[in-house]
Amino acid sequence: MGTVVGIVVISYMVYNAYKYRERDGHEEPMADPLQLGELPQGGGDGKKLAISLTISAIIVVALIGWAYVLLVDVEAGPSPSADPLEVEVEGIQFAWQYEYPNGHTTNTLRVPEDRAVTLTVTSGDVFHTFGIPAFDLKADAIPGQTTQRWFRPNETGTYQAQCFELCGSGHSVMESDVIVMEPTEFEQWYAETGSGTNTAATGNPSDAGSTPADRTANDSSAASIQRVVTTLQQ
Ligand SMILES: [Cu+2]
Repeated sequence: MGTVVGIVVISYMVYNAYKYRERDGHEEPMADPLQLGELPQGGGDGKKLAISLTISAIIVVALIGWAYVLLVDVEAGPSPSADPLEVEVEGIQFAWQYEYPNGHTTNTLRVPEDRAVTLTVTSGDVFHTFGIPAFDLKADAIPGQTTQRWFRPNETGTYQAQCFELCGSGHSVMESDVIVMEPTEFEQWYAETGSGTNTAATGNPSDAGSTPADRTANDSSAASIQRVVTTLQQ
């Protein structure tokens, strides 16, 4: 969009610069300035001005309308009939922890495709900001407060969640995977997490996660945090 606008504006500018370039025998425009009370001659009755104002107004109003419609949808939240998946998100230096309605705690957010997900975001220590750029989602994570956000992933895959507020030495590694799964695959995974294998959630990210994949993710994020901390200490 920006590129198209840039090309149009710059082309028009270059065209006019060429069209009105200084040529031999040209007249100095201000050689005979208007006197007080004298009306300027010529021009197209302000036609160009009217056209450009109208086009600008249409573009601006269209953008406002578009943003408004999007915001109404976002603010309204998912309809209760959509049966949103509710996940609690807690930021701690320096990891994200997700808790599902069945009590399962993990450091990798797994969600089903094509179903609304409601996130209740908070922090266990300092200010953080939770965000998933792929879903245009960002929420303050503040100790003692909760922030609600929702999104509806429409394509399976692995995305990134990360912290968007400088929160300490491990801020840059405060990220986690967001895995959007096929609904049936998700249901299967979720049913397994409910079997009570993960009652040992302590709030320590390295203890959380009940599947081997989660543990691997935890190990790798814990290892990368350790690397950063070690680097900073040197
Ligand atoms: Cu942070």
